[in-house]
Amino acid sequence: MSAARTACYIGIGSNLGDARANVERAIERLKGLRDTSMNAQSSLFRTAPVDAGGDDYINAVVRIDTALSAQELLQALQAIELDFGRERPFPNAPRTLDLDIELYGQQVISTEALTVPHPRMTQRAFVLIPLLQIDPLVTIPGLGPAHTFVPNVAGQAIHRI
Ligand code: PH2
Ligand code: MG
Ligand code: MG
Repeated sequence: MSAARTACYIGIGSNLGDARANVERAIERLKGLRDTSMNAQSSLFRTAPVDAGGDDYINAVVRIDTALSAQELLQALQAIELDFGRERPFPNAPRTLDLDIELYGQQVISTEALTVPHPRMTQRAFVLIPLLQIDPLVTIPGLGPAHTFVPNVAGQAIHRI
């Protein structure tokens, strides 16, 4: 018997090293997660740093169906970040790879380690635009349809590549 799977959206970002290659390789790693399948991936986008310095980012969002718990998924994502040489010298420092759980089904999760929906996802074009590209009708638990937040992020530079 296989456990029920939950549809999750993962935000992917890089602005250190070969950012585009990092994001492409990260998507391949996510496809290999145990008990998980990937069923949608956005385009790659070049985005201006938001509340951060450094080079432009490459961002994307993928949708997975996973039997992993949210905590197991978080640990798996952090292990991939470490494999990519992720360091955390200061908050929002340039990074080789950032993997964030944006949505975990329609669950609201608030623990020391994890807050889902991602608390800033409605304020960030680099999450909303790729998310809506793959799922225009997706809803954010507690907040409603994601597309209603697009006007909030209209000033943020984002270009599909
Ligand atoms: N991630 C951040 C902070 N700022 N800006 C862009 N454009 N893309 C990101 O992925 C990003 C950011 C913190 O995780
Ligand atoms: Mg992040
Ligand atoms: Mg992160």
